[in-house]
Amino acid sequence: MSLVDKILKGERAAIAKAITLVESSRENDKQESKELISKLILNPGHSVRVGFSGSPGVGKSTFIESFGSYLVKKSFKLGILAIDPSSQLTGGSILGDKTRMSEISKNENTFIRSTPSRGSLGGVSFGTREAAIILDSAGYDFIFIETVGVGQSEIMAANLVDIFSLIVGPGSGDELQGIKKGITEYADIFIVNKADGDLKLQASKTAADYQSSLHYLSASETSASKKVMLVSSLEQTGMDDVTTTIQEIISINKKSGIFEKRRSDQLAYWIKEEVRNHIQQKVETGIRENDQFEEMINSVLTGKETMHNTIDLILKKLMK
Ligand SMILES: Nc1nc2c(ncn2[C@@H]2O[C@H](COP(=O)(O)OP(=O)(O)O)[C@@H](O)[C@H]2O)c(=O)[nH]1
Ligand SMILES: [Mg+2]
Repeated sequence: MSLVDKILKGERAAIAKAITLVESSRENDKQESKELISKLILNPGHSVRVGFSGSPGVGKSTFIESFGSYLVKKSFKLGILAIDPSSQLTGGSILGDKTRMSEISKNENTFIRSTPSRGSLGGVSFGTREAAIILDSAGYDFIFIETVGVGQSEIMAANLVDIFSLIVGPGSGDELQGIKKGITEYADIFIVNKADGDLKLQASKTAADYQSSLHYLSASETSASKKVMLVSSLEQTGMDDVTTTIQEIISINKKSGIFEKRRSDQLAYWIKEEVRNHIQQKVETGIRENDQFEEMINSVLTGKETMHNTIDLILKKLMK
């Protein structure tokens, strides 16, 4: 049986192999990966992709495990593409997230891939998008994508999912500042986590603060109205609310055409993003491999040539 057929049958080993393939930077693998993806997109599944963003420590991984096990108990098939931020610091993979995710990783109906965030900001990349395509073809109901909420990676992650959520902790005033800037554009739902024990009261207050901030923001043409939810990942409370809200937003967006519009906007985004990526790589190789450039730069340093002329000259050479 071909790899494609095995994926369509939902075989875990085949899914794992395919994700490794799309993440690989080897030329041979890239070719094989292109062929694989072009076949898989002809067999789309029905999955809903949900992004989880938020500052380190707010509880993204814990929430994903908790919410994930809640969904799995309700017989949903769940794929998780998580980032492993520890490897950014150490360069190696540390068990951290994997141990915590271990409970659901043993379940037949979940597939978890933890990718080091090293390399691309926040761990999201073109490969993440293709991994989601694989899981979709393999018949998963939900695909969760975890990212660290920083600038560019947040935009990339938002462009990978049907619902983008921001997880915050109790009393996160800084995040509320952010709400007025970029995040509101991208986040469909706000999940206030850690509503338990001593933090419960503060979490409720934070949720109320978000709720009142959202009053000033109307729904955009690419999203239904934004929602605030209160959960405890540790005590697994509020999960029913999150499930219903996600299902409602998806249903509203499908009816209004927003769902399809977002997916086509995202396709356009990734095409441009990948073209930009390739050009950048070519330019960098060009600069690295051309030893004339050093000389030309030197002529600016020694006052023989102006900076602007030299930039023009280098550009002309590179464009060839
Ligand atoms: N009290 C409480 N602590 C939580 C909850 N969820 C996560 N945490 C704690 O917050 C810390 C960071 O969690 P983690 O999932 O690694 O955060 P991430 O960096 O956003 O992925 C850990 O010590 C968790 O035990 C929760 O619902 N309640
Ligand atoms: Mg985490």
